Amino acid sequence: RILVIGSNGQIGSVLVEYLRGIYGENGVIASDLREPELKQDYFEKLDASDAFALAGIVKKHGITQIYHLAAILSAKGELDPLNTWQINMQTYFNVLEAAREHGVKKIFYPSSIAVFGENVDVTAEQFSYLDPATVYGISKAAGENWSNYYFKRYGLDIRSLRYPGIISYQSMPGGGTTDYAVDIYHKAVKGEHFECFLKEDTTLPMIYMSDAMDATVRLMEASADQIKVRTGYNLAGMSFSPKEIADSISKIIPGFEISYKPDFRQQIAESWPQHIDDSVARKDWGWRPAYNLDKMTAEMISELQKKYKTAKV
Ligand code: VAH
Repeated sequence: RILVIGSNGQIGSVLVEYLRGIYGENGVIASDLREPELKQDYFEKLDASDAFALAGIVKKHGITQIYHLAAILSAKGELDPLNTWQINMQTYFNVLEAAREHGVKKIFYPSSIAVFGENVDVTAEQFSYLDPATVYGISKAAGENWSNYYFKRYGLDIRSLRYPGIISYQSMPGGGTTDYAVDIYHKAVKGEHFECFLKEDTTLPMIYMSDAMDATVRLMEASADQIKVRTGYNLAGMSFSPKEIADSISKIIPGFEISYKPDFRQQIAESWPQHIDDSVARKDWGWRPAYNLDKMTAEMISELQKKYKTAKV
């Protein structure tokens, strides 16, 4: 049985449905700090910083895989650095120890392109130097090293992806620096002006949610001998700037308007690489993205139009 920790989050909420589509409704236990709005079966209220509660859920449901999707992200994380470190690390230590003590077979640990910092060129390679500029990035780089340690010392099969910014229509992000790339579609479909908190030419690595889901399950289902990287695999979908995504939207919604008002998140974005080299993931376990910017835009707009029940523009 699979436990998803952080199931109310942008990734967690989509991941639970994706995994249930593969492993069955009762094959996946969702968990988060608060009950979801829509009551769902197979949900456990869990504060993952409580080691005893987490271990209890692992034992109660006979959990054999844990996907740990709870963390404070880059922008929100900068508001209270030591709390961010404490939450992001303690929850992961509790996952590692519960897994080690109760026979969990596999763990998925979401890392991020935020592990890279100023000492990386425009393109981050798989083994580029990690000098993260945010507490979130520091915690993700530390989490990658702890994953590698528990793999080598205890044989725990932990697998990890350095997610770029993730774009989804099913869920809203929270506290991230790439969140603008989700909000922009909502504003465009509602016919509203969009004010972007990054400069128009700030290129960042991004990925469409369905590609991120495909990569995650492909990684977790690969045979162990294919997994050569036990810190975190670079993963790339596409890279674009706010201007490029706005232009992609305007091809479908001609009246769309954007303005730019950079805030503190501009510095975070500038500490990240603009492109990611994911050739090692492609070689080791056959990764291939399916979406480019225009294909993602077409799907995001049509799905959000259904959501907002506006006429197709
Ligand atoms: C964030 N969406 O903005 C996350 C992610 C690469 C970006 O880590 O913090």
